[in-house]
Amino acid sequence: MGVINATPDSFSDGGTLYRGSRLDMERAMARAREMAAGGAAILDIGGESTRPGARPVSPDEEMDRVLPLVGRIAAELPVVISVDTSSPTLMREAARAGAGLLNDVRALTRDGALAAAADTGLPVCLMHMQGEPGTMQVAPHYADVVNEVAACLQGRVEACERQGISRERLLLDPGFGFGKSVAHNMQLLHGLPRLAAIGLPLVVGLSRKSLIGKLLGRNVEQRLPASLALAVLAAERGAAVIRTHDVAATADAVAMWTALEEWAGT
Ligand code: 7PJ
Repeated sequence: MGVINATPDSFSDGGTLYRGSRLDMERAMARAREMAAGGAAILDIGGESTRPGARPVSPDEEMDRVLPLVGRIAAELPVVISVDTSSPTLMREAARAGAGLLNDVRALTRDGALAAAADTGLPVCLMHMQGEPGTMQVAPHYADVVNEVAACLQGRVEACERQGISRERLLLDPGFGFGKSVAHNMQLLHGLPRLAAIGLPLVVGLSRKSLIGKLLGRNVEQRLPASLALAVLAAERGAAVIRTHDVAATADAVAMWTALEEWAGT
């Protein structure tokens, strides 16, 4: 899953697709083509920065950022388009524009989100977050992070099922960096098999995240090697989808693990 930030202020590639205050559609499409050619099966388009302290975006502004790009990619590229949003209106509009997956860092907890997602008929990625983006990194706290994240996600699966969204439509994501200390992130990566045992496909996003900065002292531009290692470690522990800013490199890294697995099985 390749990440395309249709935001002027994301931490990982903040505004690189922007020209002044507007999304540069040609630059965004060039990124999308490059990711598709690099092996992305899914492109995840987001119009809300969840970086701590980011300015909240109105639903209309988020739609203006995301929908034109969804339409262009749907018309041109053979990929599944994922829309990274918590907004019920955008979920409905994105489905009309050609999206094939809803990715919600708030796991459909906003008013109206469960109903909107259910109506689209699309698959949904439910991500775990403790708190809200503005303050989630202030003092994240868990007694047992792996079990608490598992229980929380299972609660959201049940909420989806009550709304008529069947399990077959769901993917789960522990939400690395979303209300988690470095120790919590490490415990979650180590405990990923426990989350995989829930039986739904796991999405994992560790690409360029701040735990790499905290553990290795790397700034955002220097985090590719560590991101590749984390992608392989996540695949090995049961991740089904790797969310990344660097598709071709990540595809190669994970392909080496896959090749070893296949070789070991022959
Ligand atoms: C994630 C996400 C993640 C899912 C972001 C960033 C921060 N969606 N949206 N999982 N992270 N499912 O791009 O690093 O980890 S925004």
